[in-house]
Order: sequence, then C-alpha cells, then structure tokens
Amino acid sequence: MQSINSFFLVQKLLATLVLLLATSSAFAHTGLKESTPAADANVQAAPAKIDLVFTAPVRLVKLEVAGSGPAVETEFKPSAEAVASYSIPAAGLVAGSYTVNWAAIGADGHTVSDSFSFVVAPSSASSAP
Ligand SMILES: [Cu+2]
Repeated sequence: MQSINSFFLVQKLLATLVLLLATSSAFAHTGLKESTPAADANVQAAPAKIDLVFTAPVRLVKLEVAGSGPAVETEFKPSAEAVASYSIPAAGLVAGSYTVNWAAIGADGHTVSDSFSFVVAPSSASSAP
C-alpha cells in the first residue's frame, strides 16, 4: 500500500512538473510588447509607418498590412538580424480599418505569428460641419 501511494505521488509530482515546464516555456515565447498604432487603436491621422516592439530580439519574417482595398505597400523586408524594435514605413494609408499580420522568429527558434487591427478615422477635413 505504501509503495502504491508513493507511486501515485511521484506520478502527480511529474505531472505538475510537466505542467510547470509547459507554462514557463509558453511565457518564454517572444511576443509583441507594443505597437504604433496600438492594437484596437482609433487614430486620427494616417500613420506613415508601423512600429513594432517585441519582448526580446526577433527576426521579423512577415509583415502584411491589409485594409479594405488592395494590400498596403510597406518597406518591410525579412530581417536577417534579430532586433527588438522595428519601424516599417508604410505609405498610402488612408481612412479605414487595417489588420497587421506579422510573423517573427524568436531566440528559441520558434516562429510566433499574430495580428492586430487599428482604425484610421476619417480625416477631420471630411467630417467638417
Ligand atoms: Cu518559443
């Protein structure tokens, strides 16, 4: 009986350990810390660039800005070097809603991808009374 109990105790401890490891590696994943425009932002003026700040240096391998019209042209080029901050000129944004799709390879070799959206409000000129 004693040995069966300790067997189950070891099983339980191992399960807890695996869970802890899985959780901590998820936390170690590199992610997007902040962006400009920020996620879900409603900006008054069309930005001329997209700024991304990651939690650790990454190689940004994809950045697409999708609006309601044709894909927005950016000066994005896949990065050969790992850096934490990116500033990517994106000309031609007008009023409308946009989704930024990005993918980056972190120091642990994992590719992380995500997206965020923002809205460029109609210009004050066109909403004048
Ligand atoms: Cu990872």
